[in-house]
This record gives sequence, structure tokens and C-alpha cells, in this order.
Amino acid sequence: MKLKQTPLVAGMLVLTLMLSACAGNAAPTTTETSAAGETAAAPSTEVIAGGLGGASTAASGAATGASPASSPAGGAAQTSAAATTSAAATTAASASPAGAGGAAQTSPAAAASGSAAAIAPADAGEFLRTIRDRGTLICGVNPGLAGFSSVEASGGYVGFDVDFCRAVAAAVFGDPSKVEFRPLEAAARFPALQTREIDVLIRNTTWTLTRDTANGGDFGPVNFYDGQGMMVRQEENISRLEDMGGAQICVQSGTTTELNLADVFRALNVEFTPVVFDTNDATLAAYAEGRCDGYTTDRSGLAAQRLGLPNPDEHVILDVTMSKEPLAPMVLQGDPQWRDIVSWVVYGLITAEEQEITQANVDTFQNSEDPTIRRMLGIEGELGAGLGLDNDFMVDVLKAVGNYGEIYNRHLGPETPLDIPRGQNALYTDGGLLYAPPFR
Ligand SMILES: N[C@@H](CCC(=O)N[C@@H](CS)C(=O)NCC(=O)O)C(=O)O
Repeated sequence: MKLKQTPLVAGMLVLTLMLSACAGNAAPTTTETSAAGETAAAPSTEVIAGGLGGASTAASGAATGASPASSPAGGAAQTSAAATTSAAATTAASASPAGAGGAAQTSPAAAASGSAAAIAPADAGEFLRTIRDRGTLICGVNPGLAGFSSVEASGGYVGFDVDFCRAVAAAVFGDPSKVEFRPLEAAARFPALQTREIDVLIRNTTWTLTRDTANGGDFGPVNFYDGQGMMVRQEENISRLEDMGGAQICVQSGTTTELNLADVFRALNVEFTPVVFDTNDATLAAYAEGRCDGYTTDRSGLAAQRLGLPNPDEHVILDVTMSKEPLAPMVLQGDPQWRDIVSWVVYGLITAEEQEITQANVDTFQNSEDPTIRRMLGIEGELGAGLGLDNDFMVDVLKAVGNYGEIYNRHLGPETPLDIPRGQNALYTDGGLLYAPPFR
């Protein structure tokens, strides 16, 4: 057993000035070298203003920006060197309200890539127009997280998050197939949103203040309440984080996971060495090979990844929750209509479960006398039009993917290998946290 009960100084073998894969504002990190190229790093900062200065992989040349005068205060101005053509200033990726006091950050990487030129800020209604003109929704998803987003042998995407993408496509086009999936590693997701390579990010992404401000994002409703967990080998006989003194812990960069790990272990005064990788495959492989004592990520992710290990029964997920991870769809700031559309699709899926409207029975509700149901399905009123959609957009959504509970059961429920109890993801009427505002 590698664990030591005496504290170790965390990974200090080689000090490297390392551009964290996730951080646009590179911070020096302490790195333990390894043949496989992973890093055992002092916790790196997450993508703060990672935007256009971050991973350039996502920069596709699409115009970007979102800095309307109406943006809420608090965003950090991120100015791409290649993105200063607009008098409005504007920032390539995030809100830049007057007097917001955010730090300006230039973006040499974006300039170097030459891919973020002629940036036009988004305005209200722009996203829907652009998506409709293009004829497909582009949805950023996880490259591979069983239950949430993975690619089938046929090449099609499947999963809980994937179905939310299809639901938004159904709302916009009346056709859930009009969606293109863009697989994104953790570090690439915010740049992809900021450069408008994608229209919406539905990728087990935790809603945080930084992502809501400095990263230029806006969030829809939480579609999965999660929390961070820890997986260890059963033979280690670890039952608490306090038993992990001196442990090496595999963690993926560009995630809240990496940050929480540092916070929680510091608070417990338990020394550990983070072993950090850019991709989940590498992170899990290192754990599977025994190079780490623990593997940490969202508990949903642990449930999924454990099943992918050669002998799942040899690994246990500790009965601890290290953080709050409210996972939610994310859009670029600047277009409230688009955020409303994404939000009300999620609320509609939740409301449909409340009302017991399903994929199979939705048509039978055309004669319903319940005013909430009539408004939500567009039988009366103009609620869809208020979003720029057809009034019966929720009929298309429900025919495409079913209600929230159906999506959950299809990918995460008792009939699936993951079998994740609904818990906080139950309706509020069943003791959970799912609560949609009224369709009126
Ligand atoms: N919810 C956390 C973690 C999200 C995350 O990226 N988790 C990893 C580990 S489960 C993942 O999905 N990796 C898949 C990949 O990048 O291929 C966040 O938003 O930062």
C-alpha cells in the first residue's frame, strides 16, 4: 500500500512553469514529472477568463463576443488582441459592463491563432436567428461519460446530457435530429462557448460564480444535482478522506474537481499529491494502473467510470460528498432570449414529469382542461411565441425525448448499469430539488 500516514509535501519534485491546460491565466504550478506526461500539480487555477486566451483548440474562427450594455456587472473584461474591432469594445467573450471593475486580460493565444477576428457581440435574438439560418443546433458535450454523453458503435451520441441537446433542437426546429454534437474536453469547453463554436454547452458542467461572470457564461436550470466523490481500491480499507494522508490522487484539469480537491484536503489538513491529466481517459487509466491511490470526480462520473474499470468490484466510492456540483446547461452571455429558450426547455421537461405527460401520452393531453397543461403544450396562450418559438414547442420536445423522468430513467435509472438513485434529482414533490416555475 502506497499510503503513508505521515504527511508528505505535495508533489515538489520539479518546479515547472506550466500553462495549465485549463487556465487562460497561466499560473506557475508545481509539477512532478512522469513518463506518461501527467502532472502532479499544485492545484492550478481553473479557467478564469480562460476564454480566448485559453485552449485555442476551440477557436474555430466563428465570430464571438457577448458584451451588451445590459450585461450584469461583475464580469472581467477579456480582450482578445484580435477582437477589438468593435467600438463597443468589446470583449471577446464576457460581459464587460461599465464600471464592473473586472480585470482586463489580453489574449495572445487568440491573436496568434488568428481565429477570433472581427468579433461581433451577441445581441438579443441573435443566437436563435443564427441557429435557424444554419439549420442545426451545435451542442457541446462530453467526449465520453457513460450515461451522460457517449458515442455508440453507430457513431451516434447517446446519454442524459445528449437528450437535453436533442430537446433544445426539437424546441427550435421541431426536429430533434437537427443537432450537431461537439465533443469537448473539460479545458476546451469554455473557449468553445466563447468563440461560438457551440451554441450551448450541456456537458456535466458545474454552475459556479466564475463561470457565470469571468468566463462569460450564463446558466440554465440545473439538470443534474451532483457532488464530488472519491473512489479508492477496496483493498486499501479506506473509508474516510482522513485515511488518505500521503495519497496520490488522480484528477482531471479544467474542472471544479481539481479545485475542490485542494480545498477539502486543506480543510481536513490531510496532505496529498494531485496527479493531474488533461483528459479523463488518461486520468482513469493512471488510477486503473495503480499509479494513484484515489480517483476523484463528480459522483455521477465515478459511478460511470467505475463500471469501465477491469474489475469494478475492486473499487469503492467513499460515502463522502466533497462539494456541491450543480450541473447545468451553459450559454454565452448577451442573448437573454437564447438563455430563456434553453431554460424553459428544461423547465418544460420537469413540468411534464410533474404533470405526468410522457413521450407516449403527450397527444392525449390535447383535450386536457388543465390550464397549465394547455398553456405549456400551446393549446392556448402564446407562451412559445414569447420565446420566439412555436407555441407547441413542448409537444415537439416531449415527443422527441419524453419528460425529465423518462430521460433520467433511460440513461441513469434502475434499468441502466449506472442505476443512480434520483435523490436530489427527484421532483420537489418527491423530496428532491427539481422545481420549475409556472408556465403562465
Ligand atoms: N462538473 C465538473 C467536472 C466536469 C468534468 O469534466 N469531469 C470529468 C471527469 S468525470 C469529465 O467529464 N471528463 C470527461 C472528459 O473530459 O473526457 C466541472 O464542471 O468542472
